[in-house]
Amino acid sequence: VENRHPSARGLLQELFPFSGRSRIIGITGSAGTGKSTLVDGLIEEFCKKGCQVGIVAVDPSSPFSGGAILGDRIRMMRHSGNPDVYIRSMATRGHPGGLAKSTCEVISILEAAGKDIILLETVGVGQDEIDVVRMADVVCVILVPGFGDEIQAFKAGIMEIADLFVINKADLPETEQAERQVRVMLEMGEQKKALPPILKTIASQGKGICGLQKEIDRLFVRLQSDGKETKRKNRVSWMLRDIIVSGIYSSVEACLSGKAFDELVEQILKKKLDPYSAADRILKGMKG
Ligand SMILES: Nc1nc2c(ncn2[C@@H]2O[C@H](COP(=O)(O)OP(=O)(O)OP(=O)(O)O)[C@@H](O)[C@H]2O)c(=O)[nH]1
Ligand SMILES: [Mg+2]
Repeated sequence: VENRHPSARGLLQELFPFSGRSRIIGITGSAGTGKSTLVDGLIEEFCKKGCQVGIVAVDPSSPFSGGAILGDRIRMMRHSGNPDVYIRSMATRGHPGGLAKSTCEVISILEAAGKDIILLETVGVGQDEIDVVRMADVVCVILVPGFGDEIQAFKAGIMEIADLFVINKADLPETEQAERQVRVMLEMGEQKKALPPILKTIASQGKGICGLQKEIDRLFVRLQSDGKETKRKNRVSWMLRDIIVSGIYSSVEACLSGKAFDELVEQILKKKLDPYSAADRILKGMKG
């Protein structure tokens, strides 16, 4: 599926009836905030309850991504022999705009494979990643003490989609201050819903993970009565939109190079044609 193999589409169509069964939990935050360490702890908590757990770690298309994937692998290594756990790291380089679609597809496969819980780790850096984590039923935003300036850089969007805030690395100084900052920020914002809970964890020591898991469970109980359908509907519309955009993108891509395209470029260079008419010609050809 990730390699866009021609057989993938048929398989996904067959799998579709089995999707929509899992609880999808988004874990997002800046690089190095301890997301993978937290996910590792959550895997353990959910396994203790007898759940089948799938993990999708989406890696941003940064030139440094190799390291992060390796980090995710190492952090969760101890679970790799557990048949109830499946971990997939996805590099996103080279798939412009298709990130939401690929992630959705990988999630569908894990749902069909019977995973009760799917943990979706993303680095909350850009719009693409925000779109991805939007697919989760419950979104946890991970912050660390001393994030002060960073909060400005943090996309407003990601704050809005948070159902739960975690201040990880609570062993570091300024933890209380960080908690206050988040609270102030939330109270200042326009709130349509209840203020999301703020939890503190020390993921590297396994502290607060059990409480986090319980809070996530509570959010799911609330979601059952309020908002689950909206979340599912959003997910389906994102997916449909992304399938269409990817389709358009691949058909457009073919027209953006090749002999006919080069000839048009030559004509524009020679001022025999203006770029707008040239574009019209290509677009007309595509519609046909
Ligand atoms: N002091 C302290 N360090 C922690 C804590 N949790 C994680 N770390 C450390 O923070 C570093 C980054 O942890 P990761 O779990 O890889 O963070 P991440 O957010 O998944 O990183 P990326 O996937 O690269 O964005 C590691 O060296 C962890 O050991 C914590 O509670 N306290
Ligand atoms: Mg990680």
